[in-house]
Amino acid sequence: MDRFFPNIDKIKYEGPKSKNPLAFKYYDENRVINGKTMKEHLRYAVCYWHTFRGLGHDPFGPGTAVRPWLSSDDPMTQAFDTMDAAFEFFTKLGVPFWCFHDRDIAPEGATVEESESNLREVVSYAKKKQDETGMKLLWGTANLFSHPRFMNGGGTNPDFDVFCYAAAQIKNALDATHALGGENYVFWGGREGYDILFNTDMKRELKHFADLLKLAKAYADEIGFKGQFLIEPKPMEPSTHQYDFDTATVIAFLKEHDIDFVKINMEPNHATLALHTAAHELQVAADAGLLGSIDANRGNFQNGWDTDQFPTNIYDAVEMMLVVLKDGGFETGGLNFDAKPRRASTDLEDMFYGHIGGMDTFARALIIASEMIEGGELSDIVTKRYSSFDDGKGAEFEAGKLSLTDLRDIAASKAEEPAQTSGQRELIEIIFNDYIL
Ligand code: XLS
Ligand code: NI
Ligand code: NI
Repeated sequence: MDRFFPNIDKIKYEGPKSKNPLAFKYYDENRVINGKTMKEHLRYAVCYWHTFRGLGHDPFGPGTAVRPWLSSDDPMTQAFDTMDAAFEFFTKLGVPFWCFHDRDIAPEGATVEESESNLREVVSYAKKKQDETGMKLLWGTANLFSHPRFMNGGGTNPDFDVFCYAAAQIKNALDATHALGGENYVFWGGREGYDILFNTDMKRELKHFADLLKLAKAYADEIGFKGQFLIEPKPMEPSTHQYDFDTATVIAFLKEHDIDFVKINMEPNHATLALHTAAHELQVAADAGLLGSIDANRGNFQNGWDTDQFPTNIYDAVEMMLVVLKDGGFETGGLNFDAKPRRASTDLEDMFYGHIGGMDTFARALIIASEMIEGGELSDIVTKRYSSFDDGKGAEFEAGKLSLTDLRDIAASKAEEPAQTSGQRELIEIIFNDYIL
């Protein structure tokens, strides 16, 4: 398979001393860390939309990249060529998984039936490619935000007919994901949100969305799809206010509507737009038993949108891997590079550099985070910090044995102020750097 990337060979692991930008310095897929290979821990995926369909357009101008797989004028020929390019890229890069939206892989037709038949045709081609290469699908999803009909949302659209179009796409995307053995199915908010509150019945829209999720789950059960459902929070863009603002908001929504079959797909750039760190969002999900998967990328401090840059910040990646490892690692989830080369990065090699850089960053973070857990300094700090709840009255309180008056009496019985306990942030930062350097 040398049709689209003839100048690139399979990317190999060459170790930290290598100066070859088309080699891995840290990602050694068979290296075992705590009983699992790096490949099993990290479960890397390439996303179809940015990588093969994104050409670098921004609000100020069209795309810049010229991709040979998009040279045909016929949309179905483009779809098959893109699939060939994608599988050549996946196998040369050496990732085990990929992810797609329905409209990334197959063009929308003039009718619902035509769109369905386009999708079915491309999915059966993708299935053949998966069988030939051993590639697996991390997740599929439906694009309910690009077509003009979805300008007021998909599953939260105020118009019932548009809502039905959204449902049709979800049904077909579930069929496609199932046919390709997808391990998850993602709902990212798209245009599920509002522009102005005073034309919006938020309660009714959210009820519609909850009901749609339940119908999707019933359909998944009907066809025997066992993949994990995930919601990907994001606070803004494209809607002024997105309903799935952040992880805590999504969890509240799931609880309010008695939905127990959905976990979280966390994206760092969305976390930072919500003024959280990625690690915070992961921890909120983990504490609720809902840490599902990660869309690995990063934002940019200087602006306030989803720049979807490749993750290269080792510090952030270590923080994330600490939370993931302490949560027991990914089950059905993985690290999907929801990231794109910059508009001026127009070479085919740039697609490889971006992914190799991201894969090495998380591979290195995996090594560092597992050493940090092994070293135990951080967990010692936490254990000590809460030790006053481990026995005596503190333990009685945690066991639900004390009243508010009991707590008052304990405070009143103290002759002195409680001793100060340092939060030790600076020490913690030294520990991080000791392991990272
Ligand atoms: C957009 C989202 C999107 C989802 C998939 O900001 O990250 O790409 O991951 O619909
Ligand atoms: Ni994403
Ligand atoms: Ni995003």
